[in-house]
Amino acid sequence: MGTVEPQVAQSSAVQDVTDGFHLVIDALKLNDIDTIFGLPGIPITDFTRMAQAAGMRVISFRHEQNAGNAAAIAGFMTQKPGICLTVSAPGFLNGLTALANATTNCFPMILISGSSEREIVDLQQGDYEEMDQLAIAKPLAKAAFRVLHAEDIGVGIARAIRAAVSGRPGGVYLDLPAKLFAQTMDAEASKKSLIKVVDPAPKQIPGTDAVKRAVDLLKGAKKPLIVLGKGAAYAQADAEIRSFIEKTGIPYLPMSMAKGLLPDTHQQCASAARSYVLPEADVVMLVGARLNWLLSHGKGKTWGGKGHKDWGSQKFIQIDISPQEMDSNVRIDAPLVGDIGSCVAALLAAIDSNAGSNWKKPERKNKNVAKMAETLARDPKPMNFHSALNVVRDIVKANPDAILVNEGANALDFTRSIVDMYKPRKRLDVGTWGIMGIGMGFSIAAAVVSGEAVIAIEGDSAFGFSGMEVETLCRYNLPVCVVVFNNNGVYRGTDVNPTGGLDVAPTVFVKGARYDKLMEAFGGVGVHATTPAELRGAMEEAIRSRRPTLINAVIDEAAGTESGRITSLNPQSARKK
Ligand code: ADP
Ligand code: TPW
Repeated sequence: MGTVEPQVAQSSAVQDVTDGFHLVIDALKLNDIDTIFGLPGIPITDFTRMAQAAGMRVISFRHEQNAGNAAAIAGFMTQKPGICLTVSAPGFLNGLTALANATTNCFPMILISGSSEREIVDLQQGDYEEMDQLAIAKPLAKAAFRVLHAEDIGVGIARAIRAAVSGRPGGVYLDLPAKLFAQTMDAEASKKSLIKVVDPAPKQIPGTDAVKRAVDLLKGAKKPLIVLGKGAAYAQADAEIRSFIEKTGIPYLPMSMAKGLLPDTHQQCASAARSYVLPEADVVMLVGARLNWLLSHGKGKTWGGKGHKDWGSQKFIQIDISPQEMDSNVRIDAPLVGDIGSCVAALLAAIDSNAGSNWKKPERKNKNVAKMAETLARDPKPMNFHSALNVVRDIVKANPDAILVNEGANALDFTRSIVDMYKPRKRLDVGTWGIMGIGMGFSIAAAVVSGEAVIAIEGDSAFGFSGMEVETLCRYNLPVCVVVFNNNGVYRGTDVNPTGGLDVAPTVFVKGARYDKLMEAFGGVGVHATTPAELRGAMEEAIRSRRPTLINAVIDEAAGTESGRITSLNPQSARKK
């Protein structure tokens, strides 16, 4: 099968006829979608050219998973669905991990994949890149649609947009068979068939009884606590959330991607006293945060329960747009279903000030901060995570508008706890699944969407999942500074093969690898840094120059622990070794 030529080309009736290619572009543009993240090939190569010709930004990647991750995080940052465009079967499958991850994290994105001839796919007659993509996407997406006729493109795009951003946001799959792109349609009629989606994510106002229930609980609380999740960051209700927290004086705990919603240095931020406030609190208000594994399912010792499955004694208020989220792990005493902006505004109108004043100043917080300052000030040779992150912490403080992308195990956990964030939606990371591979996709989208400088703090293993996209960084000349924390392996570089055989241990990489040279290969700036001073100089220069930069930061290969902070999730056999 050759490249599909749009039938409209060179036609004398060019004014009167349009085609599937242009209808998809027009439908996206009509809905203010101006950027596509993708990878060309049959049947979408011409589509990418035409989209660019029509003034859209088309960012081409080296692997669809990275394009998909870019689309997903663009959705998180903008509240508009990020678009990922792929070819059929293998390209679609490569994008699917990102789609599933978007759904899991409640990021709005639309994966648009070209597909083969329906008749041949359905009879399994062996078409080029044959696959029943719609069926495969369904369980991993919030919704999945296929458009067979040009006159349905408007409806198809409208349904995909609404499904992605309304209610709980998520990933949507849109299947566009090759034949659809080539179909022609009368231009006048085609215009009428397009839909500009009105109010794609309608406000959801909470019930007054539900608001009262929550307010009563808060009023009776002695030690209330607020947990901010990435849903709160997504909602862009920054001013209302800050007012509510400051008016009530209630301490708050930001989940990873909610860091910076209020500055981490805020006096009500309880991050440094997490293990104290969770079991001590008597009323906990969750704002766009699920009680999943990241919050120990709301039970167990973390929450003051006796055993690992026992509930603590606190009562929960949960603000979430998804009613089904309530009671998913423990009892929710005051469910507040609605969008976060509306819910927090309703609470703000009904609550008195100083609800949080019964907390004794947690001494532990000050102790923990002092201990950390001491650790950060040390200068061990080689560098460890702390001495390197001390530099990153200063650079982020000096550049609060920069976006921090972060993945790895130790590189993730230490960065999250050491590097303070100052503004909302500036920290993008591995999210609900703890997925490796988001690094370069997120960085590229963050730079493209915001125009701000991006700092990607990457474990050396984590970086490898999307490393080839440094070419993409260079191609689009994006202001991204990638810092690879190179400790020679997954978690650490010290494991040995117990058999004494020639193969290295499964967690070990080539020692002393020079990731900086990868960036140099494409014309970017590569730096080999072995001291905090070298790291600092290179990061400052990267931010100043806005040139794509990769700093190979050499970290002690013995630093770090297995799986970072979640080592206990590794299954341990009772069998004696
Ligand atoms: P974290 O990992 O930071 O704890 P989660 O991803 O577990 O956060 O939770 C995010 C929650 O936010 C989801 O349950 C989702 O339904 C909810 N959410 C997303 N957007 C909104 C919104 N605009 N209003 C209310 N809830 C929202
Ligand atoms: C898609 C499992 C979790 S963390 C990690 C892996 C492979 C890499 C840790 O090493 P790194 O960081 O990046 O060098 P550091 O600082 O500890 O040295 N595949 C996927 N996702 C996950 N989470 C894994 C594997 C994993």
